[in-house]
Amino acid sequence: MPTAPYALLHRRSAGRLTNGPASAAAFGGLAVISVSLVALGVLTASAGHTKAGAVLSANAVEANDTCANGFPADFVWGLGTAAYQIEGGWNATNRSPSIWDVFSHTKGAVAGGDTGDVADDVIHRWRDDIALMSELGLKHYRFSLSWSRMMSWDGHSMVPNEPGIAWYSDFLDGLLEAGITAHVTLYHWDLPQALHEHRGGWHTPDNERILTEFEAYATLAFERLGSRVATWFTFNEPWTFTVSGYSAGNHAPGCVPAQSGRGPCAGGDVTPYVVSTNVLNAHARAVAVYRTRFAATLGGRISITLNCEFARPLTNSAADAAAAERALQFWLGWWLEPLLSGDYPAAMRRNVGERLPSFSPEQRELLIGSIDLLGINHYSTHMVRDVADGERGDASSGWEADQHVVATFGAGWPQAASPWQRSYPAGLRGLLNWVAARYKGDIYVTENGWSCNSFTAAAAAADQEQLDYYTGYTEQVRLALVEDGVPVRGYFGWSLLDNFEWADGYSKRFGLYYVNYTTQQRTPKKAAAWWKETRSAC
Ligand code: PNW
Repeated sequence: MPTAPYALLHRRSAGRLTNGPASAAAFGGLAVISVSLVALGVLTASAGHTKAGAVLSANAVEANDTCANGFPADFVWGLGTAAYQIEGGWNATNRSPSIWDVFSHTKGAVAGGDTGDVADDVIHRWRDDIALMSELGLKHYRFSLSWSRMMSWDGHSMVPNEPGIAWYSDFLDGLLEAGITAHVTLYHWDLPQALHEHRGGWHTPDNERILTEFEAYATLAFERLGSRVATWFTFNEPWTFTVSGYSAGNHAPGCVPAQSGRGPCAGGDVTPYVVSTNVLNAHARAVAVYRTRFAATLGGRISITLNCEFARPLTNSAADAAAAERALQFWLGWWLEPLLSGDYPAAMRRNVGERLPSFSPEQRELLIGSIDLLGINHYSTHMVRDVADGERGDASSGWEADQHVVATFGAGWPQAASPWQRSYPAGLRGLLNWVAARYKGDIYVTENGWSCNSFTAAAAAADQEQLDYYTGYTEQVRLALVEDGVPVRGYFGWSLLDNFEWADGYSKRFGLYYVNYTTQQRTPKKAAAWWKETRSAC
């Protein structure tokens, strides 16, 4: 039987995916900043209270200017990374372990036994990497903070870790000096291990302790770094770390239904929904803090980045159309619907039943409208068919089974190195339209990129496939904007550098720059030149 693409992500069972229908089973307004305003920003930033948004938006170009690439002149073009994937410096700046340090050091957890101990060594090479961004003409950079670098465990709770805060502060100053606007994620999957072990982590029902810790962390980040940050994202892809970390168990902290001995948690049919409820409540609390205490003085915006692979019905049957819609509700609606209406989607209430927690009236109030814009990460599309009511699709339990669908790829879609990714550019346009029908604010594509089939510096420098992916997908973004009127305001490619690709270790490469992990040399891929010529330039 066909295997759902996301099942491959969970189980790393490459090669089992079937092909084709026959087998079926702070952005906006922050776009352009001049060097002089950046200099001003630096000066006021060190004084402590720059209005990040106001300063950055003061020189925005006219929105109706169109560039040679067909996008408005104020469209935001950026690249992204995440702390554990690039920083290295596992114990530099007095950093303490996160669940990813423990997981990657667990035998058999990551391909090749790879860890993020050194990664791209950005912790030491950051000045050179900012120079690299400048060389590319980059104006916007999205990265994440490591909670366990920003704070340390004192035996009771997390407390500020000054050397770590200083590192991020210097890095943000470096970006400002280079005229690069910062978009910062608080949580890109790296929970401090102490909070997982001693404070119930995300997996404990109604865990007020983790909400309090997250709120304190967010407050610290806003206070100490917020003057130089245009957009905050509370969480990156809660879907991925929830399903992979707390149901399938192939991401940290490795919770699986049958306790594996990897940590103090059990995954399964209930845990993913416990996790989602804690994470959504933590998001809402951090947004409330930003809005009440910081937004007016700092002028930035705050949101979340949600990922979703688009779902197309496999056949034109009504049942498959409903299945595709259900798949989108389970993947994206799971997170988006509570942020818009304060509750999980009806399709989830129906299929998950009493395993799906409720939000209290107070929690609903905090959740509703708790995004100033929406970040969408997207990589591929699935062809989805219905399975009869009561059946469990091709998974035996958990989130996958609860959807009552089977997902495959379309015939002939180019295969990326990662088994879960194939290229189908029109899926991004479809997804953006699906989102715009539900959410009326500004949308940013906060991740999109290709798992390259080039594995040497020379092959990477000539990688046409990655370039084809970028030209194809960005054209669909343009069509969504220009033809469909979707308010998509920016696009962030994933990623600036090849990096630690989670359970795949260094075996998968999404960078615009190829990284030699022995020498740490960075080599531009073909798409980097394209980016410089057509995205950096108007
Ligand atoms: C994202 N899927 O993960 C993450 O935000 C990045 O840290 C990661 O490096 C990048 O995309 C590439 O994997 C995803 O199966 C993993 O749909 C899997 C999926 C989507 C995103």
